[in-house]
Amino acid sequence: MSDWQSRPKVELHLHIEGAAPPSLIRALAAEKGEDLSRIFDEAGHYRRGTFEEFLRHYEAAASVLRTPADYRRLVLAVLEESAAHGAVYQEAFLSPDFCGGGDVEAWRDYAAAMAEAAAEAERETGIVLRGIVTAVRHFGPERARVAALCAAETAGDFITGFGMGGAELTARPGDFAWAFDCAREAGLGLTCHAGEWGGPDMVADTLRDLRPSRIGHGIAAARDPALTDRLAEDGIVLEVCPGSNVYLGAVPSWQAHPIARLRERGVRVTVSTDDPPYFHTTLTREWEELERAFGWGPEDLDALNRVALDAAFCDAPLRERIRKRLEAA
Ligand code: MCF
Ligand code: ZN
Repeated sequence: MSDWQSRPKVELHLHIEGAAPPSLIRALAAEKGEDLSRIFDEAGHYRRGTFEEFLRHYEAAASVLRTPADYRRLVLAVLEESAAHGAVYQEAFLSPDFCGGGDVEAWRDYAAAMAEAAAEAERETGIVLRGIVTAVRHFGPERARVAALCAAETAGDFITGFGMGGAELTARPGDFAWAFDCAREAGLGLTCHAGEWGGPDMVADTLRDLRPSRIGHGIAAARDPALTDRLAEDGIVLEVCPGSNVYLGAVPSWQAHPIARLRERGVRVTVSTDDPPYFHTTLTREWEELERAFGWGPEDLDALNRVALDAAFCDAPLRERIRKRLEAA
């Protein structure tokens, strides 16, 4: 087995509250007098459940993250953990719905606190974070519109993208066209979760109606050869999160995961952890499992890092700086 932990990695798909160490959420719950024992198991991990239960646990844990100062603690804790697993550049999904309840002025304070924490972490370990403002699909198109306005208002050095996650089957992509158009006009990079629980049609409709350069998950595309070929031809990047898919049951096992088949067909794939403590994973573990399932080695990590860096929502000088860091390793 290779020494995966120390190798530098680029990660594009991570939900900030979903990356919260359970110890931080427990500490915040204690400070605020909340009983969150229902979301933890006997070992102190987030309790295992279905996708719907995961979403409920996520929202319960996020309910004790209340102030910009709480989010500062969160970002510092998350980046310390990511850097320990070799991440040198990372993008995180940030939601104005959780940070200030969709109020643009409140969101500014949260975004500023997270940008500051990211800069502090960068000074300490060198890890670079960029933020993707994210709409939550099951909160509906109206709140997605507000999230997009928040994104447009704070677009800049730290907020560089706009995306959407949440319960995929609750609405069609076209319902969110206004939000994605607004974010596009603000110059933000675009990504959208699709084809995790939905079929190939969900990926195709997302590309048609929202026109993102990246798709979160996108694994259902492997069931449609014509769509797979189209993704490859158009250079659409999939933010694949294999450990998340196996843990939540979107695919039955690591061996059955379509990431290897998609890559063989020429699709640009990347590897991310999604919500690592929820899914008992880390970037190190993802690569250990990829080596076990498909025999992938360090040259595969290097290749996928290059795909991820090309697709990253960052400016050219930063891309060059990270490229040099990857090459020096
Ligand atoms: O990728 C996983 C599973 N599929 C869909 N959505 C999510 C995932 N992890 C978090 N999310 C959603 C969830 O609805 O993203 C939101 C959560 O409320 C937060 S975005 C900062
Ligand atoms: Zn996700």
